[in-house]
Amino acid sequence: MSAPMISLLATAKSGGCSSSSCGSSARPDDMDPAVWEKIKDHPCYSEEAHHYFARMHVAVAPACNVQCNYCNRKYDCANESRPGVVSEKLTPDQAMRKVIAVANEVPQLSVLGIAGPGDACYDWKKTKATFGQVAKEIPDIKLCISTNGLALPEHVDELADMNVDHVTITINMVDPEVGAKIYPWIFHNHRRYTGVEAAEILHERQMLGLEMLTARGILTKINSVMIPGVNDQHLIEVNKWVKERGAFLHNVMPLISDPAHGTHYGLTGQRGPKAMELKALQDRLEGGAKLMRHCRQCRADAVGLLGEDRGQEFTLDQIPDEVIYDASKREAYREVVARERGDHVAAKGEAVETVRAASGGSLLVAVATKGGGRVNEHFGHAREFQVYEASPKGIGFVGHRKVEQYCLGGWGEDATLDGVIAALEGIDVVLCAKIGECPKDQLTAAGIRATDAYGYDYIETAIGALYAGEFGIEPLAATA
Ligand code: CLF
Ligand code: SF4
Repeated sequence: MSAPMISLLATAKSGGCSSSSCGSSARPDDMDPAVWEKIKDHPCYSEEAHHYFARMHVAVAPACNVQCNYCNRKYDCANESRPGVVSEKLTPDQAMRKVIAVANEVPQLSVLGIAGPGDACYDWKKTKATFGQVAKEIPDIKLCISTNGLALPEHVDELADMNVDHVTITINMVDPEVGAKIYPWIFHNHRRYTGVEAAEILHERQMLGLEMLTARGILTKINSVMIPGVNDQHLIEVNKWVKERGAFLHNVMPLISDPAHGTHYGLTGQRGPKAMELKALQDRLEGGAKLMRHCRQCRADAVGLLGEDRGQEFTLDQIPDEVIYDASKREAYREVVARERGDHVAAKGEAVETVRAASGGSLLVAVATKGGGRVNEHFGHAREFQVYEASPKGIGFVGHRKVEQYCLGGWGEDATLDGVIAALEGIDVVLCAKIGECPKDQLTAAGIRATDAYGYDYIETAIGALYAGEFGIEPLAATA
């Protein structure tokens, strides 16, 4: 086993997995085994899988047939990425080299996605050529695309033929009057449409594409950009429509708006939602189409676990002209994960029972983690915190908060810490593997408790024990 695998997974205080749970399935009881097979290694379609598996995007599809008010063509597709230029656009041959180079070095890699920087279905030839080449070389990699949906119906049969099991459609409206405030124009059937007419066509094509995918058993995820004052309340209606048409997941993402990005919304002062506004809308949507809450709005050339981006390690100038695929690291990693995962699920079940048995209130917990489902990152090294809510309903992942790394080269910057504290607004407790007295005191002064007492425990185990202590009950089981 390689060193990175050891550091990622074998970090429990007590080590090893419990004999009762080793090898047990992580599949939820109410999930169809065929669906589970499709999502169990997909970091976006399974919240649990995102602790273990990584995706990579190849930027082979720069052309787009829609103009969104939140997008500037110079930047990544906001459907699937945070604004920031794509480092390099790739041909299908270059993409192939890059995928092999990443697969040889990143054992967590399980999914190849095409998410722009334009539209994967409009720029179809390159999307198809890339998937065709990669599937021949690495047959077990999952293929995934993201699209605005306008050109989707033309390619659904080919997607099915290529065994593409995961398609994301960005759907921001089902009412063309709302759509006209989001899309100034579309390009369809060799001509340009504007206003409500454009939004009507886009809406019809999106619904048709979704229905066609559902009919073929392809899993769909709907991404919606939450734009306060434009479609925030309307997304409740969107959620109903996509649920009725068989969407597997609904991912409501906050608008990212900044004048520096040069987008229409950025330049006209349209604001994005605050973290608590996004959570409030997501909470209202519970009970409808199942929600994804762990999206990181990644770049169209992102590489790695969802919370990290290793793209800069794999630019073309660092990849040899000829690379040969070596499956050994990915195979070894999968064996380790299969063992660890059953243990994690069992520990999570015990923690959830502990919390449900209590009659306490709700606790928002921010966790510093670098993967493997454990509290295993130092406070000062975290670039994001994963946020969980514990309540008598159980323990659920509710989102993440991005922060600037507080500690660089052994020193913490006060100004950075202020930003971290602001990003943690509304959080009750921070869990991390290590924290110094100084940041801990400043967090306490801001009303946020922080502890490293549960360092290297499974996240849910730590939260269960914390919750039990908070509300004065005994944990049902010992921590992992
Ligand atoms: Fe990429 Fe999208 Fe496939 Fe995932 S991303 S094409 S489904 S492999 Fe994932 Fe990134 Fe969110 Fe997208 S975190 S932006 S949901
Ligand atoms: Fe930009 Fe994507 Fe919208 Fe096209 S579909 S304009 S690339 S956000």
